[in-house]
Amino acid sequence: GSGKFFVGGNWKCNGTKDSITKLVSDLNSTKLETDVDVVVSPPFVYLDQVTASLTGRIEVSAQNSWIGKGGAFTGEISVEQLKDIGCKWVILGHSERRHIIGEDDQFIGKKAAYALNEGLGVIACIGELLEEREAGKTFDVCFQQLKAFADVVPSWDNIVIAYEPVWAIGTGKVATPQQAQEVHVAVRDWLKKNVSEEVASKTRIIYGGSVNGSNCAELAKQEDIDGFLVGGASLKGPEFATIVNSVT
Ligand code: G2H
Repeated sequence: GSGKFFVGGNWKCNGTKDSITKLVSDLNSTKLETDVDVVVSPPFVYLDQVTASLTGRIEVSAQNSWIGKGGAFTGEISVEQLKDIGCKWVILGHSERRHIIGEDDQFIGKKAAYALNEGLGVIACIGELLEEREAGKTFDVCFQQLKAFADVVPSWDNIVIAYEPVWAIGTGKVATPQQAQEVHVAVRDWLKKNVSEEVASKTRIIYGGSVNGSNCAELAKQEDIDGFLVGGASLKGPEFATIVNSVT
């Protein structure tokens, strides 16, 4: 693998003040292996509560950010505001934003470039739909999404790539360790050919899509799986800790 194991908890549009208070307190009292970068991503409205109550061991990520400086953009949240409340990361290009909200590669690229230029880390998500996999287009789709990031980002120092096959997201249908490993190798190879050998060997490529406490260990053993982006299972403190501690 590359670099330090990285595990992100993407809480998506879930939680209440009460359930998040409980989750943070579970996370604060759980034992996490030291050799893992751990990040959680609450909904915007709870970011301040979480950054204020979580121990410094875990960093906080937003689930979206605006493409530029704040101003007259009703309903948006700027990178500057995220930094102001202590947020260190943002998830961009998630399939739910690509396919449900309709964000395209260019829009996602703008967000990534702006966030990185302002000093936020970016969890850059890519992944194919089921019909694209079945049509043999998995690599093409992932490479096109990767290229959209590569074309605009100022540097790769602060990027973690999350490979999330859309058919595996929230479906309980996890990719096999071999399926995930195969794409991770292809992504690393693409970086080597199109960015640099150094970026290819340093950039963490994490897997997301129905990761849980029971399937994480086998996935974590794969050479090119450098961590996970976890949705559903990150809403339970002890199970999330099991996934963090699956580092090999
Ligand atoms: C994929 C993942 C987290 P889940 O979206 O980003 O969610 O683990 O619920 O499939």
